[in-house]
Amino acid sequence: MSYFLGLDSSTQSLSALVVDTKTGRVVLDESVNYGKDLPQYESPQGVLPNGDASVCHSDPLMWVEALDLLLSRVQASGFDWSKIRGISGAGQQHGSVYLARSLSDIPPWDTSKQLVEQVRPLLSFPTSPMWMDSSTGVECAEIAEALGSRKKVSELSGSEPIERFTGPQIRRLSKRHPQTYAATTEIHLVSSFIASLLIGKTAPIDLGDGAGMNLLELSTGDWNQALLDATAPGLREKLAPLSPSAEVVGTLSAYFSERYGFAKEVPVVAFTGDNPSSLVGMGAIKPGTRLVSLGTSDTVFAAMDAPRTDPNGFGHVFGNPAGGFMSLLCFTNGSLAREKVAEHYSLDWAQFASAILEETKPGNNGKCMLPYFVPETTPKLGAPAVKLFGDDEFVDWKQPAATVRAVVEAQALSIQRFSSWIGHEPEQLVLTGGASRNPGIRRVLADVFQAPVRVLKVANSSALGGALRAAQAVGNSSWSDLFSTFVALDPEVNVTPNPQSVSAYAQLREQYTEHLDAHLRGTLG
Ligand code: XUL
Repeated sequence: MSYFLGLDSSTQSLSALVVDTKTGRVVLDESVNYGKDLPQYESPQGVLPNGDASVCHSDPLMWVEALDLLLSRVQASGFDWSKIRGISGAGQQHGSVYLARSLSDIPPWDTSKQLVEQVRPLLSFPTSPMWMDSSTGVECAEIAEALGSRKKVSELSGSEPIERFTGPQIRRLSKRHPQTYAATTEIHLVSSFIASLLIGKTAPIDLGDGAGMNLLELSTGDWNQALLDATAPGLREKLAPLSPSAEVVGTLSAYFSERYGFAKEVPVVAFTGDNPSSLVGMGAIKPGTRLVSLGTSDTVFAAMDAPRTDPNGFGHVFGNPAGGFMSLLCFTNGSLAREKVAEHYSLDWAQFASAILEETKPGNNGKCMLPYFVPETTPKLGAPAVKLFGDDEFVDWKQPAATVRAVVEAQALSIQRFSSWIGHEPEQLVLTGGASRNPGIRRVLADVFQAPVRVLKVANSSALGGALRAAQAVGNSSWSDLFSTFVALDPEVNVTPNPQSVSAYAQLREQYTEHLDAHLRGTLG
């Protein structure tokens, strides 16, 4: 009883990570990249192109096909899936999948056909609105009005009505496509959809990810009728049911044992959102550490003992899969913005780091940037805003190194400014996600926060969280044993803040705040 699998269906890839609780080793860490491995879905970044920048949908069949591809690829590499004793995982948050038939009413998956062929006829709507979508401003306002105020929605659900959250997305779909909505029998989150594929029937939505819908009442752990009514007619009947995060929601369908050699009836534990899963994968289920995940979007989160809400209205409260609550802020322009700057100058990540570490100085001589290449969640911006401030050459994009520093410094200052409501000044920042490997980015965060920056040995914290949740729920391992074995800080990375950069950042913070506030006032008219 020692191998546990965590899956992470994220924006750009599907990952599988296996821990061996007997030897304390991570024995598999593999992924399929949608853009590279499934180019036929024409979603290089995991999102379907759309003329309207506020509309972001993905093809759910791409996620389905990725599952078969990943499992078969790993099997072909010689890995023995029959050793897996429990499975859990995570999905990008807020995205929704619309099905014409309940997955509990369908026959078992047919082993002779690819899953994608079997799921295609079950979809009632071909695409899935996903977390980068910001097209539901009108619906958010309508939901707030029905409940009395944005604040009331936040008091009930832990977040003000948020464009990317599932409730406003369902409302938009039900208004624009009433027939499709009427023909929809079951609505899933990405997390419950992937878990459903594995068990071959309806898997519930867990409380961790369910809290990202503007539909769940935090104090009762159940759907709130007023929020459901404000969202769309007959919604309760269409939503996959709710379950606590540690619940075994079913066993692995025979499809996977027959095709890939899994043991029969491996227990599957409820899937959750990628951020709640990362909280577990970073060993931070108790309040104290400030976690920064540097992915397509950057997120900042921490466990909370009680649901406290963000006075600015940008932050959220989700369920902590280990019990209680967690805070989260999402900065949409994370790697998205860093990649845009790197691409503009054709820089690789080593050059990106050296632009910060060797070619420029903290504070960037006052050069700074608003780095919002797509509409932003924190602070709320309905339209992209990319502006450079400094000398003419810089403003003309002629200084690559300074622009690299500007994007990273703006992001760090923004994270600092908008996460202060979480409470306690962080004693250290623990980073995860692809960009956490970049020494230039670590240095800026350490200096802006004047706190040491650490990284984890296993960077893929969301998939690791899935594997650990499976081991805890079905393998009888304790959280403390799992964390001491698998969630070690990397001893090689301890970036201590440089006190000499304090005054440079005090100055830049002032400038950045001024430019951002002027822009926010302008967009508010
Ligand atoms: C969180 C959010 C993103 C996605 C990314 O609210 O929208 O972090 O979960 O996968």
